Formats: sequence, structure tokens, C-alpha cells
Amino acid sequence: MVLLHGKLVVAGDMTVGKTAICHVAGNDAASYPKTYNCTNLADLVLKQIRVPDSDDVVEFFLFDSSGNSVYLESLRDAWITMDMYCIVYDVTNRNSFKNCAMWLEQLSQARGDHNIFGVLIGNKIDKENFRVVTTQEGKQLANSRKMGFFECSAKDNKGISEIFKYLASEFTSRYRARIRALEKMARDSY
Ligand SMILES: Nc1nc2c(ncn2[C@@H]2O[C@H](COP(=O)(O)OP(=O)(O)O)[C@@H](O)[C@H]2O)c(=O)[nH]1
Ligand SMILES: [Mg+2]
Repeated sequence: MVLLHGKLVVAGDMTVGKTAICHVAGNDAASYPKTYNCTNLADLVLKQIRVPDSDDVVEFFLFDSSGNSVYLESLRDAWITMDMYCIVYDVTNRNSFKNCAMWLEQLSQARGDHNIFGVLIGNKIDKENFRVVTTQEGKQLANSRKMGFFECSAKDNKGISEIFKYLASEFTSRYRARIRALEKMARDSY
């Protein structure tokens, strides 16, 4: 069993549901925020997620970034130490989808030479009648950026645990690969 700590940066436009996703993460539907609270700079949430089919646990340090661009400079400083990221858009808001490219650009400026990975998340699928961004479009963008892709509803707690299980599995398998590479380096240096 390993217990890993991973810093997950959550970014995306204002009101797409970043804070709601962070609170519902870990299958905790009761914590869906019923009233809208605008996030200033960032909120921090700790969640432990068990890796599927293993004893491994990842303690996520969720860095729930404000979608307000006035904070971008300070956010980039805090993003430097991220291990992974989520970019969230609202499937009923075309502009929030368009801006994913901008958020990706901001994150890549902050990443330095870190070996990080990310997922693209289309939220609010409970509002299917108001959907303007298709699943196909989301998938295409994610594929072109080599990111995982998920759709979810924080409101209905649908699709959220899958995202965090994926991130936890990916994070631990990358950790194990790194350890193997280090062990090989140590062996080869004798
Ligand atoms: N219908 C619906 N509304 C949501 C969902 N997630 C968040 N919201 C609402 O969208 C608004 C913004 O959510 P919030 O999490 O604060 O967005 P943030 O600015 O990205 O952190 C709030 O009124 C939430 O209740 C969802 O999955 N479905
Ligand atoms: Mg927020």
C-alpha cells in the first residue's frame, strides 16, 4: 500500500462548477454547495481517494482556482508545484469551452519542466436541454491535447467519482514508473 499526496489544480472560467466538483469529489454528494460563492484567488480542499483494485490511496490537495483573470499572476505562482490539472467547462456555455485553450496556455506557462498530466471536464450535463457543446467536440479537444476526457454533473453527483479514480490511478502508476526508472538508474550506475 502507498499513500501519495498529489496537488491537483482545477482551472476554468467562472461559474462552470469548479468549486462544486471539488466539494463533491470523493462521492460526497452532501457537500454540493447549494448557494453560489465566488472563489477569490483559490480554495483548498483535501480529499482521499482509493485507487481502484488496490490498497493505494491518493490524498488530493485540490487547488480550486478562481476563474477570475485578475488573479492569473498569483495563480501561476501557486500552480508551479502542481502534479496534475483539470480544466473545466460548462456544456451549456460555448464561451467557457472556447476559453479552455486559454486556460491550457496559462497552465503550460506555469508547469516548468514538470511531468504533469491533465483532464478536460465538461460539467452540468444535467442541463441536457441547454447543451451547446457536444461530447464529440470535448473529446476532440482532449485528444488533441493528450488529456483524459470526462463529462459530469456536480449537481447530480454523476461522473465525478470516475474522474477522481482515473486521476488517482494515473498518478500512482506514474509514481511507480518513476520509481522503476530510478531503480534502473541506480542499478546501471554500479
Ligand atoms: N445545473 C448545474 N449547476 C451546477 C453544476 N455545478 C455547479 N453548478 C452551479 O453553477 C454555479 C457555479 O458553480 P461553482 O462551483 O461555484 O463554479 P466555479 O465558479 O467554477 O467555482 C453555482 O450556482 C452552482 O450551483 C452542475 O453540475 N449542474
Ligand atoms: Mg469557484
